[in-house]
Amino acid sequence: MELASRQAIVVLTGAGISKESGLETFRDEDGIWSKVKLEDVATPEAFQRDPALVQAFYNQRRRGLLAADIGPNAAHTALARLERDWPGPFLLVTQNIDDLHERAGSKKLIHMHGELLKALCLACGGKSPCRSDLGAATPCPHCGSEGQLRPDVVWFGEMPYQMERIYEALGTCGLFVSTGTSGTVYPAAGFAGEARQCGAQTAELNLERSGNGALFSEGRYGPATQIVPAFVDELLSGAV
Ligand code: BV8
Repeated sequence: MELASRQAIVVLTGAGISKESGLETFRDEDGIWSKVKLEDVATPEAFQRDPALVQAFYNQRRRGLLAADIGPNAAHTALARLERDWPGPFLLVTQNIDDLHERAGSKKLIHMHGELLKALCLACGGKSPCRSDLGAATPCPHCGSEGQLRPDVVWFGEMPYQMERIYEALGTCGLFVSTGTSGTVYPAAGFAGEARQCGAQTAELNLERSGNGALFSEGRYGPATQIVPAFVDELLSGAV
């Protein structure tokens, strides 16, 4: 895979890149959706129907993310190094709501499905940092309304964030890399096809070939902490 160093790179990540950091994926055998139904905790209707259940689901994941033994792994660090050292334009788009890319040093980053460590106020629309449990009495730091805060995450049926900026990057990149995602959830699952249509090369770096593996011109399979740093080394050494 030849890539001129002035060309743009777009990387998409999913839950698989955080697995070796100790965070659960969604659709692996022991994944989150094997323990709870997404219809009960990850849709606006679920929040309407049973806000306490939804808040408890995200409170538990937030506490897990903030546990002392959770941190970025070699794959997160390698992507931060690629952003720093790649001479051309770079953008990292993550479906993940954890902050492990930030902790690894990534800055040119879009959380298209939102962030677990942010809250969104239903009363004033204000966003605020959130590192503790949200509940029926939690006041909004902007408007003071109580019990109006929800996790600032994109649920099923809601529009992901910064889609225009993402499509613009997909339309002008020379290389699109997808890593740690099963390619099940749209519109993210359609990004490889978008990039390919605009002439980009495409690479999938995953534990196993995903459902839309056929969309990629290159596939590297294994644990992210091994295959992502190796791929970044190849890109930076110009060997790709
Ligand atoms: C929307 C946030 C429209 C909260 C999540 C066609 C077009 C458009 C929409 C749709 C469509 N068809 C269906 C839809 C609707 C829906 C959808 O895609 N449904 C699916 C189930 C079919 N999409 C939506 O609703 C989206 N919104 O389209 O809005 C719209 C238009 C106008 C106006 C309004 C709205 C919103 C989707 C976002 C939903 N929110 N999460 C939260 O996290 O709780 S989705 C959830 O799935 C997570 O964000 C997660 O990141 C995402 C994708 O999962 P993955 O990250 O891929 O994780 P998964 O477990 O599946 O896979 C892990 C992979 O890692 C595996 O391949 C595994 O092999 C690999 N792996 C494991 N270990 C390792 C590893 N790889 C490397 N190393 C390892 N060690």
